[in-house]
Amino acid sequence: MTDDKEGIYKYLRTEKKFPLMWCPGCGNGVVLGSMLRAIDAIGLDKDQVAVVSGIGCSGRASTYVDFNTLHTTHGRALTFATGLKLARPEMTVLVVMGDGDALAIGGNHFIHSARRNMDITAIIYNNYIYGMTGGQFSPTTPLGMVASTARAGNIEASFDIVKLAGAAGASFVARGTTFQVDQLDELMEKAIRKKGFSVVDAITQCPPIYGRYNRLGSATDMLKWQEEHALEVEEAGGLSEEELKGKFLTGVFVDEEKPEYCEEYARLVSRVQEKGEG
Ligand SMILES: Cc1ncc(C[n+]2csc(CCOP(=O)(O)OP(=O)(O)O)c2C)c(N)n1
Ligand code: SF4
Repeated sequence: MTDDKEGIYKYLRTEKKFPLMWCPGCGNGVVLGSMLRAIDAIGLDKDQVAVVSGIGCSGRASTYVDFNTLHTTHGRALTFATGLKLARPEMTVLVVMGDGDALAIGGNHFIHSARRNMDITAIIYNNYIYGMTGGQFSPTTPLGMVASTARAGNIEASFDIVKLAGAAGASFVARGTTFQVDQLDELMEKAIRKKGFSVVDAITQCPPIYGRYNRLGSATDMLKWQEEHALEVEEAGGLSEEELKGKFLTGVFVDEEKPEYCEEYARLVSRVQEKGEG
């Protein structure tokens, strides 16, 4: 056990699983740090938390953290998490996925998880590309951007994770960036505290793949891009279409109270048992 470590370091498997495989300048460590600071702020016990991830650079997150962890198959993290949460509803279940993992191969699971509204937090490390496999375009790659499978520019319209998750029924939907770390910490905490399916779209930089294909410069340049293009949703209200052009919004977009699946399931079981049906 490593409980003598300070701050969020107590949640990391530094002796066993480090150094990280993430590239220098990758934003994944920032997103992971936000998740850990949120867990620390809430005061969750390590044994109370499960982190489930899929496959991709982002999927490595579950390897580095000292909770109950499951590194599952590509696109199926939410399915494993669903079973886990139903069997152990008292646990805090966090799911880490890349944009490809969550929305391409895992897209069906994503929308149905949002619809079902189980108390799970889905954290999408959104670097706009398939990082681990060398830069194929993903469902969030913006129009016109270059990928290994779109050398002349992507012509597919991209998903807006916030709109998709909200329309599918998620109880809580937020977007943050690796540049605005304090905001990302706050969003992560709110998402984890929320009873119901919560989603954090975490915009993060991938300098050697997405950055290189699109000539976006260094990690610092990519963070500056985030600074220049992100706008907090509260500030967007009075702005014209022209002023909003090229910007993306951050903050909380959905925060609603809805029946949570595990509670509904428990109610159903006792109702059936009381009637002696089943
Ligand atoms: C069933 C299956 N199909 C394809 C792959 C190959 N594969 C591994 S990671 C990945 C995509 C990773 O992109 P993303 O989910 O966006 O995560 P990132 O690496 O950018 O964090 C793919 C296609 C796989 N491992 N399993
Ligand atoms: S390829 Fe991109 S997403 Fe993967 S570790 Fe490197 S910087 Fe991060």
